[in-house]
Amino acid sequence: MSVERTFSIIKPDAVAAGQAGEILAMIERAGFSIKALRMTRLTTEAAEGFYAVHRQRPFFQGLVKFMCEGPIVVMALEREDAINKLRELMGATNPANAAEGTIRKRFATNIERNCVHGSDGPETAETELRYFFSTLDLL
Ligand code: FUP
Repeated sequence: MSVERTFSIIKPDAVAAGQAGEILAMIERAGFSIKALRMTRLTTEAAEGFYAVHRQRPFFQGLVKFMCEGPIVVMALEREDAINKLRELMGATNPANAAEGTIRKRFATNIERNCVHGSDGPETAETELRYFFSTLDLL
């Protein structure tokens, strides 16, 4: 498995709770290098665009509202097998099912307020990186 990159978000719940630093430390300790990083805040339109694949799902409006609640931290991360390794480190979407030692087990409140996002495949990773970062950011 070669070096690949993935996209991650520290969501508004974790930023507001002052957990961004510890989540970043967990990500770095897991062997990721941070290639780009920015704090930003989503508009409703930007959150709807980012989660467009979930538009028909019952939780869509709640998810969009939550993601606009406050600042987020967006990141480009790199390591070998980055997409799978980040998803392992994040833990299950629902923290009730997340394994010990994962970010969601430690910090998530519930399936919606689950503190981190990580891309779920190579194509999604590239699309999501491009949603937030420019070519120059990602060199
Ligand atoms: P994940 O890839 O683990 O972030 O999970 P999904 O892509 O399945 O879902 C994206 C986001 O939708 C989750 F992070 C939280 C939200 N969600 C809900 O709020 N309720 C649900 O039942 C499922 C997902």
